[in-house]
Amino acid sequence: GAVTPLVISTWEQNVRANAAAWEVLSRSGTVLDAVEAGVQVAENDPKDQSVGYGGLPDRDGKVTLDACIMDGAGNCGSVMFLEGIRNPIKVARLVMEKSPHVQLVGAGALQFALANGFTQENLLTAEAEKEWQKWLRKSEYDPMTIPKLLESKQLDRSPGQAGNHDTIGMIALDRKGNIGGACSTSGMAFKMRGRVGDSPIIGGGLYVDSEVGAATCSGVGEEIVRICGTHTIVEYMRQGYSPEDACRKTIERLVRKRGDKVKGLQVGFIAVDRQGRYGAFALRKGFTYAVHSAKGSRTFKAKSLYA
Ligand code: SD4
Repeated sequence: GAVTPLVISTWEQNVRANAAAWEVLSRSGTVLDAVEAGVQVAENDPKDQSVGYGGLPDRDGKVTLDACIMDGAGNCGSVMFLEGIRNPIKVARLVMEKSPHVQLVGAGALQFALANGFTQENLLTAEAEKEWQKWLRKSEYDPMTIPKLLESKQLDRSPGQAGNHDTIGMIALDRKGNIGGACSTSGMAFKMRGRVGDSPIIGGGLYVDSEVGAATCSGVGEEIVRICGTHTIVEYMRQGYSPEDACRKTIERLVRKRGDKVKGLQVGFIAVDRQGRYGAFALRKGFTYAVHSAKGSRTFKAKSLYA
């Protein structure tokens, strides 16, 4: 049947990122060119404190970045625990295209980036450093306490939560039915040094299969990884569930497994099938997403299991 081309991203503030990706698609760029361009908008934005330049640091004050990219044929690349490179998504694309591997981490990922002409820079902005200094006073890392800290105004923004700016996961579908995705993050704010979440994990933060569709997400990576979140969504769509139902079934599976341990946390999924139908579902209220198509740009609030 007919395919409706579109670009979809986690979080409503990514409308600009979607527009950049859509522009590439409308100039007949590939879906990977589109998502790579789109995700860079978030990576370059210092106000987005969950992605790239301006991202919140780990507990030692270091910004460490994770990203991955994948197409419907199973081509993929990722970088994890990469420091000092503003656009990890470009490095992930290069890992996919110019290395014999799929994943590079830390010093090795940096070495690969530098060998390919990237330049190292300080990614810690004054604003992000200030947030870190504030966090250091208590030095408490527990995603379960985040909702409470937010309610009591001890935190302005929720790391990995439905805050103002969050991890970008993006999927693009072109009119020929090609599908691709990208995901980029600075990870959970104030994480331990070396911590990697779901975002650069194929089948965790992103999964794409041209036979079915694609899914990507934002939220507490530890919970997403343990159920191979986006891969699970794609498998539910393969069984015939709609994108929204596939996202909901995957949230329900997480809750069956984890019960109260995930009650205060946020996980938000978005998915697209190969015809261009899309949907989303989240653990908690507050997860939003943005869609760009020939009809223009729209934002949505995802349904959720908990209020
Ligand atoms: C992570 N999934 O590193 C990311 C965090 C996130 O918005 O989504 N932040 O676990």
